[in-house]
Amino acid sequence: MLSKKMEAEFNTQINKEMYSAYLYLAMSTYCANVGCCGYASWLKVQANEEMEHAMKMYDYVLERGGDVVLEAIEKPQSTWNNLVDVCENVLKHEQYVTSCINHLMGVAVEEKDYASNSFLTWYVNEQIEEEANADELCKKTKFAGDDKNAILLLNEKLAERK
Ligand code: OFO
Repeated sequence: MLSKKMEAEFNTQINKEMYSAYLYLAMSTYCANVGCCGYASWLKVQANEEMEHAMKMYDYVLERGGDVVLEAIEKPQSTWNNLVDVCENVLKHEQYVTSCINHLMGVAVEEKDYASNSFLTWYVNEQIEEEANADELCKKTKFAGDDKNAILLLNEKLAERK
């Protein structure tokens, strides 16, 4: 059985994962509107992954006898300055999520909740990948700079993400 404290922390994180999906979907819309369909597609896949992160946590809370309380999801921003701005914000957001997961893991350790500790290890590892992917996207986009051909190639490559 989950403690009330862990239950509240998991509920907060479920909301944050759903917000992440919202944010990436908003970024995807922006990219589609500026004609970068590959970036849009990459971000849409990312948004779907965030919903999976939320649902994995949702299932876990119920499995442990806890309650899921769905709160309102904050409205994400809808416009960015350019592709680099989008990518930098993906990275910044993932770094923020890593700090949230670390906080959650910290509470599980404090509470001696070994099952949650084990469950959250997946998220700790996932965040390594999340940050690395965002960092790579950022670096490549910055490297391409104003070179339209390079952006087009990158755009095509990003469209391959399933
Ligand atoms: Fe859920 O990992 Fe990204 O935000």
